[in-house]
Order: sequence, then C-alpha cells, then structure tokens
Amino acid sequence: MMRVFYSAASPFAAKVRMAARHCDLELESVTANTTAEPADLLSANPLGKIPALVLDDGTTLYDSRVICDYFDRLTGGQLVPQGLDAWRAVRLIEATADGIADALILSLYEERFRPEEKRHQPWVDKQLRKADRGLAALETMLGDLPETLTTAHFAVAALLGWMGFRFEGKLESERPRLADWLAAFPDAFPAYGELRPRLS
Ligand SMILES: N[C@@H](CCC(=O)N[C@@H](CS)C(=O)NCC(=O)O)C(=O)O
Repeated sequence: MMRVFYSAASPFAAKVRMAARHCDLELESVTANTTAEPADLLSANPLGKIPALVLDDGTTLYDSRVICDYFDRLTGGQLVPQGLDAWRAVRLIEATADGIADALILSLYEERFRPEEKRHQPWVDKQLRKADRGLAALETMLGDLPETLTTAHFAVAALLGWMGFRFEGKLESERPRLADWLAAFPDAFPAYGELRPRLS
C-alpha cells in the first residue's frame, strides 16, 4: 500500500489525503515531525517536507501538487479536468490556495523558529500581504470551480480548514464567502470532517 508522511495539522497533507480518498486510493498515513528531520522522511523527501509519498515499489514523490497529479494519472483523470478552460481555472485556484498556505506558514515559522530578537516584522508583513491578496483573489475565483471535485477543491478546503485554527476568526471577519464555502464543503465531500487539518 502507498504510504504518505503527514502531520494532522498540515494543509498540504490534508489536501493529498482528501484527494486520495476521493480517488478511492488506499493510503497508509505515517506521522512525521518535520522539525526533528527524521531519517525515514528525509529518505522519502530530501527537502524534509510533508506530504511525501512512498509508492509500493519504494520510489517516492513530493510535493502535494505532484502527488495529486500522480493520483489523477493513476485514476484516469479523477482530479484534474481535461478541457483547457476548466484545467486553467482548477490549476490557478490550486496554485493560489497553495501559495496562500506557503505565505502564512512562513509567517508562522518566523515566530516558531526564530528567537524574538532575530524576527523581522516587515518580512512577516510581506507574507501576510501576499496571503491577503491571495484570499481576495480566491474569493473571486470560487465561481470558477467545476461542480465535480478537483485538486483545487481539496487545496482550498485544506487551506481554509487550517486557517480555522491557525488564524481563527480571520475568514469569518474578512472573507465570509470563503467561510461559507468551507461550511458547505462537507455536503460535497463528507469525509472532510475526518480528513480536515486539525490540531492533532
Ligand atoms: N509545496 C509543498 C509545501 C509543503 C510544506 O510546506 N509542508 C510543510 C508542512 S504544512 C512542511 O513540511 N514544513 C516543514 C519544513 O518546511 O521544513 C507541497 O505542496 O507539498
């Protein structure tokens, strides 16, 4: 069975685990603490990031977009539409959601991994501006999501679910359409409650 290194809180890992479930692919989920740089994770992904996928033959794949592409190919296109317009919309929404997560994660890492005297607030602010512009764009893109579930749906749901506990209240106060979209997502994908990012 394929194995994925993940952590309960990771939005990128949640995206991949939701995509696998949607594709009816069995995955063994193995927790990894990226801070400790464990050998088994590093042998799957030299970058030491999660998610990292180990295939049945021992070969590995990362990052979340590549893993989702792999699932899409394995299952004859269950995650990414073929038509050019729909493909463009889905990949753009996914890239936007992932980019927001990247920026917000960097802003948190500044606090988590740097001693207070070495933190550089202008750099954090820059990441937060990226995220804010991305969230504004994402709100306008929601209508471009296809009706059938795609990698973009899972990327957006994972990002917004993660923000729910890392940036509590932000969506409700600043981007209520995104908050409403997430509240309705379990109707489209009932396994969201089980697979959403969470604080362990
Ligand atoms: N572009 C990567 C981003 C993955 C990522 O940043 N994962 C975080 C956890 S959510 C991580 O592993 N951080 C540890 C580190 O950067 O060393 C993907 O889409 O998989």
